[in-house]
Amino acid sequence: MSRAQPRPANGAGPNRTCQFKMVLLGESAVGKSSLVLRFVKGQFHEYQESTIGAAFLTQTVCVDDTTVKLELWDTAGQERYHSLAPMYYRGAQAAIVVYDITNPDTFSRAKVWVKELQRQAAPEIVIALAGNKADLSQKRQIEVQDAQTYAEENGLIFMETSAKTAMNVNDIFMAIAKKLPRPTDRNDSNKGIVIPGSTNTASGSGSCCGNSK
Ligand SMILES: Nc1nc2c(ncn2[C@@H]2O[C@H](COP(=O)(O)OP(=O)(O)OP(=O)(O)O)[C@@H](O)[C@H]2O)c(=O)[nH]1
Ligand SMILES: [Mg+2]
Repeated sequence: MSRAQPRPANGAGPNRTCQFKMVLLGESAVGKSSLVLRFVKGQFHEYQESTIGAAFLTQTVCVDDTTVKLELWDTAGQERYHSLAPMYYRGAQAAIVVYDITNPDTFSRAKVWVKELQRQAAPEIVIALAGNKADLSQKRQIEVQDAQTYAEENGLIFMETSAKTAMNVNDIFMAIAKKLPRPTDRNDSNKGIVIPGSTNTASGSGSCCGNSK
């Protein structure tokens, strides 16, 4: 049974909060900002501006009785910003590496990002691969099976997503949230930051209990 069930935002809600740093990486124009915007605000912009440096947003989701606050670092994909990336993935507990299913170069670039994360990020980092723009399947250049096989070989969560239609957007973030280590009463992990005494938050579109903060 899934550990991340939607739960109403009432008094019986989660009583513990932990906070994780998540970074989005990938070639420019694959849809990193669009995925974050869809997840956090439920919006999509046809003319999304290219990110400069990085953008920071948060979203809160419920996993069992824990409120998981995700700190999302949406990096800029343009090559000239590449050298900034370690600043954002350093100390991150999770990463989404995004490619565009209509553009093979972006899939190759995604593999390079995965390798860099595996070598240089925290060893326990949870990595997901998102094949974005799944709504453009008539222009598909990367077969689902190829990406799936690559993801399995590398221990990655994999989903095709569409920021435009919202397909699998909440799902990929939730799949990561479920895989993140959550401290229990008996085993307080220091992997995420636990904020004691916190209560549940209001209901939101991107999650069972979350609004951006
Ligand atoms: N059809 C379609 N278009 C998308 C999707 N996601 C993003 N786009 C479009 O792709 C373009 C680039 O999206 P961004 O979200 O800015 O891409 P990015 O990866 O953040 O780009 P950088 O900030 O330059 O790294 C925009 O015009 C979006 O509207 C999607 O799922 N489907
Ligand atoms: Mg962007």
